[in-house]
Amino acid sequence: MPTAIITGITGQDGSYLAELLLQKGYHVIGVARRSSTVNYERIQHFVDDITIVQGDLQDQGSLLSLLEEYKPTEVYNLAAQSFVPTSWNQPALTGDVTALGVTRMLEAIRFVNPKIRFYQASSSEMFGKVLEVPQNENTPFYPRSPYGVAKVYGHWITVNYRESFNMFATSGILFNHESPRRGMEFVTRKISNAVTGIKLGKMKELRLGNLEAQRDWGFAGDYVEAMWLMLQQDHPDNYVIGTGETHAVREFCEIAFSHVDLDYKDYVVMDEKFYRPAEVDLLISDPSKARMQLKWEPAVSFKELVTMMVDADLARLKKQ
Ligand code: NAP
Ligand code: F7E
Repeated sequence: MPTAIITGITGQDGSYLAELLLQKGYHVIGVARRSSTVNYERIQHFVDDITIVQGDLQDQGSLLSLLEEYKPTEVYNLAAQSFVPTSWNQPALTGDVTALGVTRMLEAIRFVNPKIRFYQASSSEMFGKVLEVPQNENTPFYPRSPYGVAKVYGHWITVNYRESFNMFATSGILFNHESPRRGMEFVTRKISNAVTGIKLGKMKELRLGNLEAQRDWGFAGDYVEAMWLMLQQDHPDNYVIGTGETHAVREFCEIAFSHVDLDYKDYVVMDEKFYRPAEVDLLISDPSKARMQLKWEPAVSFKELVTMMVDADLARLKKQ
């Protein structure tokens, strides 16, 4: 039975990846940081099938000891301070976790067993103010937030450990991926939650920032498959993962509201509070390399994603 360690197990992607690896027969070790209350909401339904260990990307010793104890063949580094607006309020923490945390994990692997295969959760936010349309593995980076800057560091330190120490260190440059398990503050979930709240008479309006921002949105369940495929290749590499389509926040609203027979124009209020100091206006992937080499294709379309999220929130709110 292969053993895989997942940092960020309590997050959206950690929960989907753990499910995938369990199906494939892995022993899954999930790394969770200590908190005063347990936040296993996303993993509650399979928590007894995995091993949860305490660890923190800010603490080198905890990473070393968990690799020594569990002897994984694969490490998926999904942990991060991942919310872009927070990265302006807590830039140093974002750098410490999202950037330096990657080095701490790579150092732990180098000391304990440099043959461990490593996946780094890189991001399309690295392209920021895009220098090319669409973006592929060779598009230069121009990050627009402390989060994006931290991810650029994480990406390059992964490449550097691959080249310096011949480690199997892979960087997956993933475009936005969403699901009913997405955190509530991200725009897609904020919309799906508000649509259902309004439909059920529990909310009156939805306050949003920039409706014109365009993103290449896919389904998180499809994207974790790509992570696993990257670590099954003969050689470590960088891969762009996305759908190759882009849609504005406004379009997400239109589809989400109309799915419950409402018109978004009657409920969405623009609020400058949600504008960012520097915006990423347009992201669209060119995932041809992943299609060719990994044989990876997203299964869920944009419209299916939006309606899946609204339906899931409707079911959840109705139960409440
Ligand atoms: P998420 O839901 O925000 O999950 C982040 C995870 O990191 C949580 O489990 C969180 O734990 C954990 N974490 C935060 N700080 C930590 C620390 N110091 N030590 C250990 N764990 C820590 O993010 P996601 O959407 O699943 O994304 C997974 C990864 O992919 C992240 O690295 C993100 O930056 C990257 N990424 C995401 C997307 C996307 O569209 N979702 C696209 C590209 C890249 P708590 O539950 O305790 O907070
Ligand atoms: O914003 C606009 C906002 O916060 C998307 C993270 O997973 O994907 C995510 O980062 C867009 C932006 O995601 C609101 O200005 C408008 O243009 O859902 P988001 P993100 O910033 O793209 C990347 C790939 C990651 O790596 C990150 O970890 O939507 N927007 N109004 C809004 N955004 C939010 N959050 N809230 C609003 O009210």
